[in-house]
Amino acid sequence: MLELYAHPFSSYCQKVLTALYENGTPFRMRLLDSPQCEAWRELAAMWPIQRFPVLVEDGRVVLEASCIIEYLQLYHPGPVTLVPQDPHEALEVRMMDRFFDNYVSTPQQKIVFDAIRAEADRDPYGVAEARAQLEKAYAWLEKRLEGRGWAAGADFSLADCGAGPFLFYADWTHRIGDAFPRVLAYRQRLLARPAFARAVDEARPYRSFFPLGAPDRD
Ligand SMILES: N[C@@H](CCC(=O)N[C@@H](CS)C(=O)NCC(=O)O)C(=O)O
Repeated sequence: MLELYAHPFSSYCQKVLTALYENGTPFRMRLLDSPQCEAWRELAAMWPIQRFPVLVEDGRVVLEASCIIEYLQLYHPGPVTLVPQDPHEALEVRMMDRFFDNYVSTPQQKIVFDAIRAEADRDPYGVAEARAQLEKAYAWLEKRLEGRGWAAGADFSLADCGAGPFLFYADWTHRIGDAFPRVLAYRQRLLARPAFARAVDEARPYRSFFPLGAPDRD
């Protein structure tokens, strides 16, 4: 049985949950609800960095959301192919996946993590840079999405598994403006995708955790 060490409110966990739900892959959730819980102690023993999600199967520890989804594709394939067999198509999927991780999620997390620091430890310069980077990322994505239903083209993929939660929280953190209609429409398409919608619904009870205050939408 696959075991996923995760929390439903975490964007990177939602990325993997979306992949699992897309293919109806059975797994056991090891809920990381506090650093004192048993699942967290197990996580810390396996992975001292203590970032999640982490997938475990038969003692094999798989780190990093993208690699977990690649692992699922290799060892537990289902009807939805999240990483194309064709290496040329797979390259576009992986490139878009890196874009969402590095240029949407990373600045978004920077802004949120800054908000939970003590006032004296905050980094307004870094936060302004992160907001500027999100604006640039939205503008680039707006062009990239021309003629595309999903991140890498016509088919839902690994890149969309990350785009869902990252654009979801990015918009809460630094609103996607009306100048980016394709990005806004893509975010809505992601929210309507049943696998991601399920992850969003499962995270609803935790919305009060959002440090910047969860908006009353989505
Ligand atoms: N590079 C990691 C990032 C995972 C990540 O940042 N997870 C966050 C939750 S969304 C986390 O573990 N936060 C706990 C912490 O920073 O201590 C991946 O792709 O899986």
